[in-house]
Amino acid sequence: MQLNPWCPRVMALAAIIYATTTTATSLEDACTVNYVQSKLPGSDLAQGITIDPSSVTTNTVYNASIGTDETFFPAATFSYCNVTFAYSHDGRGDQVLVKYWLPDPAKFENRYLSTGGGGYAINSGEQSLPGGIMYGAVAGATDGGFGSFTTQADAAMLLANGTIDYETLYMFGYKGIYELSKIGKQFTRNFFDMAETSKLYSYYQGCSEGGREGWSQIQRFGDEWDGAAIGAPAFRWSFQQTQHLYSNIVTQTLEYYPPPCEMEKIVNETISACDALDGLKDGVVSRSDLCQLHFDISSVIGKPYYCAASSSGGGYGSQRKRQMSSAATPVQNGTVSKEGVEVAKEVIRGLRDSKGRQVYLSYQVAASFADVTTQYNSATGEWELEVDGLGAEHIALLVDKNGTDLSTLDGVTYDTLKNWMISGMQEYGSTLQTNWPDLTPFHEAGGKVIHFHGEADNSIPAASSVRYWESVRSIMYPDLSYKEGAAALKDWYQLYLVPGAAHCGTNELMPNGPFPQTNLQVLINWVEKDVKPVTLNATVLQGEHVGENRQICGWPLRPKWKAGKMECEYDQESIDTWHYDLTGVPVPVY
Ligand SMILES: *[C@@H]1O[C@H](CO)[C@@H](O)[C@H](O)[C@H]1NC(C)=O
Ligand SMILES: *[C@@H]1O[C@H](CO)[C@@H](O)[C@H](O)[C@H]1NC(C)=O
Ligand SMILES: *[C@@H]1O[C@H](CO)[C@@H](O)[C@H](O)[C@H]1NC(C)=O
Ligand SMILES: *[C@@H]1O[C@H](CO)[C@@H](O)[C@H](O)[C@H]1NC(C)=O
Ligand SMILES: *[C@@H]1O[C@H](CO)[C@@H](O)[C@H](O)[C@H]1NC(C)=O
Ligand SMILES: *[C@@H]1O[C@H](CO)[C@@H](O)[C@H](O)[C@H]1NC(C)=O
Ligand SMILES: *[C@@H]1O[C@H](CO)[C@@H](O)[C@H](O)[C@H]1NC(C)=O
Ligand SMILES: [Ca+2]
Repeated sequence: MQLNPWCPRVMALAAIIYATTTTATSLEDACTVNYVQSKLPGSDLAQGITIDPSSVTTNTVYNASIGTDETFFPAATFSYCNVTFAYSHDGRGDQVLVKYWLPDPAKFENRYLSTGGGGYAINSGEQSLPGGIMYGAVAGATDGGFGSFTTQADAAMLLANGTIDYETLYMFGYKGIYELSKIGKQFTRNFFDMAETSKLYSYYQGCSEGGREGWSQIQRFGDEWDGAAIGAPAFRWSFQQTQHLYSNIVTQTLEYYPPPCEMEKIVNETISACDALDGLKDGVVSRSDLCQLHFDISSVIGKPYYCAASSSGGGYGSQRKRQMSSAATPVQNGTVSKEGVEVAKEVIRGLRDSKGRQVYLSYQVAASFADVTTQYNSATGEWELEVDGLGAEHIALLVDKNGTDLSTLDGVTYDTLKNWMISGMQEYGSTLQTNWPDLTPFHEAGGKVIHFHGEADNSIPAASSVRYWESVRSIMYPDLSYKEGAAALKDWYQLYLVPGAAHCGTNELMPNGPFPQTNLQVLINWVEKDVKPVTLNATVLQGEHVGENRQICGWPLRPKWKAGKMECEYDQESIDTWHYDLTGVPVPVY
């Protein structure tokens, strides 16, 4: 039948068809509730998921801009459509909110990006989303079903004291990001009317808990991802979370609670002493391994330290803590003690059980002692134990399951910590641990990972990432030598230790260090243009060299400056310092 475009009945029919099949060519036309509703993925997307069309919200944001000081992406200006909607799990009657930022159709580059959170948050508010939109990607975040975009998993983890909400546990563990991505990719295809045959590149970016969330996907859903840029992942969960209490137990065991200024002085002296070991005196310890091998912290004993009184509490040691101590601190004026140095050495050595067997790894030397938390008691004039917030929360929530933070660590010993680490391996093995070492499905599907970790990370030890990389290497390339396996891995999984960097960010104590701000661009070039990184592109983000470009050596190679020029060298003795033989744990720890 020949349609007569002037016939009103046909016009009405055409209007209906228009509503379901049109391609909007401008951001303004596309960013409407009606258009989005017409592009929502159908019920065939994933078994057990139903999207609620009536929940759709949209708004257009024009010319948003991001400055040059962002950690995870460069400066940019962009416009986007901000879409949110809800879905539920069939049979559960719950509600999960997702948010997608979609670029102007003219700027869309066939890319999708999922983003993650930090701490117990499954998203980072709207902070991570620009990292997708500026590269022509749709960027997504989820609330995990925890109640709202600002509600964290810990608030939803217990139905009552003693009763875990397993849906929350699994959503936080890996399901939330998976569903976000599954829905997001189909929605992206629909929204931009991509042909079935067109490739949609899918990426993940996140750091810390967001890094763990990234690995939770790669380890399980190998063919969902073309590439992931993952920083300082909070994986090997029961070990990592319990590790936050290790420094507390060191002070409790040694019965010495150092003033924060004393630990800060030890770090400053370590940085000065080890700076030049990498061949470049720039205030950055780029070789914490050489520092470990050649510097004895005992040499700091007797050096004077001084920190002014503060009304807001804490030294810098408490900067990343969840519960900032609000107590005022007095002038701290003294000399570094033998006891203070012993605390530092024991923290760096890592947890050993009462039989002296190594149970876990620890922070690199020259990282600040953020977990050595003490508080000033103005009544006694003494420094005393302050329980680390993140460590205490893990025990309260996931070990004790009663939601009440630990206020003391009375009776807790090195063996208690060991038991918490091991029992958690079993209890959270399929949800939070996230250290499954066989990435064959991901590799076979052609996936690429850039994994980075601040070498001076004071919250998640850099050695934790080295251990995982090593687990993947030894599990996937058992018949290759170390160097051959490392070379094979470099083709698709690269690990970079960022000199001097702290936890998912720069380090005020080593301002001249680089930070890999353009990871997503580097990853896109690798995935889409086959430009395999040799070193990782980075930029100095603070201090007198701000804006300068730097390159970071890929593990297991280590930076060494010779006549002012950086080389990436292979140094077995240094590599060995990164490995721990965990004889205190009777099963393999990947
Ligand atoms: C966004 O910026 C462009 C280029 O500067 C300008 O032409 C346009 O009018 C701006 N749009 C809005 C809505 O401000
Ligand atoms: C995106 O939409 C949500 C839901 O309406 C809203 O809370 C949020 O502020 C919006 N963000 C921006 C940048 O417009
Ligand atoms: C668990 O018990 C503590 C202390 O009695 C209470 O503050 C908290 O609200 C309870 N949590 C839940 C989830 O029931
Ligand atoms: C440590 O060094 C930083 C600057 O890098 C300085 O601000 C701080 O006061 C020093 N701390 C101590 C205890 O000397
Ligand atoms: C710190 O204490 C020493 C010894 O008591 C004293 O000589 C020095 O002046 C004090 N320093 C400051 C800055 O108060
Ligand atoms: C929480 O559990 C721990 C360990 O079982 C127990 O010591 C503590 O009293 C419990 N707190 C509450 C409020 O139930
Ligand atoms: C590398 O970083 C520099 C800034 O240090 C930046 O100008 C350049 O675009 C980055 N290269 C890639 C591939 O992102
Ligand atoms: Ca240096």
